[in-house]
Amino acid sequence: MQIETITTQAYSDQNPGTSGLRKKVKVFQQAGYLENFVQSIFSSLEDFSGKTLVLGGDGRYFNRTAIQIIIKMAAANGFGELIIGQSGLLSTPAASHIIRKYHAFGGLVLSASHNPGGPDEDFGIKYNVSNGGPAPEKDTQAFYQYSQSISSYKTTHFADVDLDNIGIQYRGDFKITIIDPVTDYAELMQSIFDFPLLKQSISSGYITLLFDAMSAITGPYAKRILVDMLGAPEASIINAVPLEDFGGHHPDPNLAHAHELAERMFSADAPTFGAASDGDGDRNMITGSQIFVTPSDSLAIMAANATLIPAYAKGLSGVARSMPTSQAVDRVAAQFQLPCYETPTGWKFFGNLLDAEKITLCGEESFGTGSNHVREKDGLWAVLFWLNLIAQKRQSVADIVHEHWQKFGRDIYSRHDYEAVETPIANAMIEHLRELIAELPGKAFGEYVVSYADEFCYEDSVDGSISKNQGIRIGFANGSRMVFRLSGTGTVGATLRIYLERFEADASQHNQDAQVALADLITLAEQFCEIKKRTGRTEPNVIT
Ligand code: G16
Repeated sequence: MQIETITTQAYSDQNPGTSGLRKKVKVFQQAGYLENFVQSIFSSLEDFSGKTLVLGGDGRYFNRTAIQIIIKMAAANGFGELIIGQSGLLSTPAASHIIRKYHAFGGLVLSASHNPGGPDEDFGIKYNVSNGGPAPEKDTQAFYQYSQSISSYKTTHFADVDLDNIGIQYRGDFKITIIDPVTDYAELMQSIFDFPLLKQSISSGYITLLFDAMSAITGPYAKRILVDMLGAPEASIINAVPLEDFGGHHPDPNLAHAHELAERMFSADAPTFGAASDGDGDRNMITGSQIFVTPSDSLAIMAANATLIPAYAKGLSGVARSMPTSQAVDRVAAQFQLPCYETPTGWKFFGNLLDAEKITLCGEESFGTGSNHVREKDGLWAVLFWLNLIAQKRQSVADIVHEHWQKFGRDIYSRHDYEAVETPIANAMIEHLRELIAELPGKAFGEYVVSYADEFCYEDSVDGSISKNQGIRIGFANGSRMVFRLSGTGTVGATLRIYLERFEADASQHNQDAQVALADLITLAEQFCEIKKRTGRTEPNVIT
């Protein structure tokens, strides 16, 4: 194989965010842009000669082009084999599983997750390490450092690989294996959940379900598992065909973007259970007839009921949540005397805890939940977990949630997002909050007395690494809390996220609307960050 070294110019903006490098497609289409980042990854890694790399994406626009480029670069850089999902497709959790199952060196996942797709929209790329999880910060920083002084990349010439037919192809000694993207993942799900019980509950009509694949990657996975294996009617899956532009929608599983599902779940003839996943299949939204389950509550409910699921029947070793996620799971951990960890936003921070078997379940407010079965959050896994719970407990989603609140109290929770704020203004807002930290403790704002204010800094209990500046936290004497941070996944300007929570022990107050129950905290949060004064915005773009 003839290796070519191509001269290139460094780009200054290749610093990965919360989850890999995400930019507009047009940015990735600039000469050498994708190549530079891929070479920066390869050049920062060691000892992969002759080893296997997993490659696939969520099928968004530019996926196939990027895959052909990466195949040639992987060959030129010395990998021995590529395992690629048919048609270039792999959901993020499936990619994580395949890396682990086939003992690959690592994997490249091509996705911008829940961000929209198409020629004028977003693309992304993320490197996952041999445990199947996102590369830790020390690696992503090394990729960025390399990209800042890159002057050439390696590639080679050969005919484009046929991505659509399953089987093995060679280019010289370089082996390319095209696999079915669903089979390994479906087998893994079968090993975790009680499929005979699920099949019986679905075929008897006890569970009726609706899954919105949002024209993204989970369509084929949901079809195989929910329809072919568990017997749900085909019509149970909507937007089932993955499209390069997700049909022009945001493949973001929340009530605003999964509106077709939301309408059905709050209609008179709603199914028992409804769920949606995102562009790359790692997020989930859980609903039941007439009820939406917040991701924070979903994590807590899973933790409280985990022993009902075959794979977790022996109990959990511990649980973890990202810092802005509500403290609902902490209450479950306290009652079951389980270790509970608080990590920065980003799934990569759960990897060490999972590998060290300190935790079994983990989750985030951003519609992500997962377990030790892979090293990514997993949308369909969460769907199957809830279906298994409903089948086992013989209760509706609403009953499961209300019973949980009665036992543990309710952490009333909401997140307000202000998108596309000018970056200097957003940075100034965070700086202003930093300055407030010192003066807030002890001050009273109506019934809210500030008990602490700080900027979250995380020390990894496994490798001792330290991650600073992970969000401003303000906690109140009554247990309420607000958190401010800037998103690390947006592609336009900055997104300010304000996370709000208030604990309610009184069961007679549990059915309140979250926005109403949090109204005072919302006003206070807006006052603290001066959002109206600094941006002129009077309300958030998205409320979840
Ligand atoms: C990614 C990360 C998550 C994170 C989320 C939001 O999810 O994997 O850990 O919670 O982004 O991050 P931010 O608040 O920085 O935008 P995904 O589904 O986009 O890959």
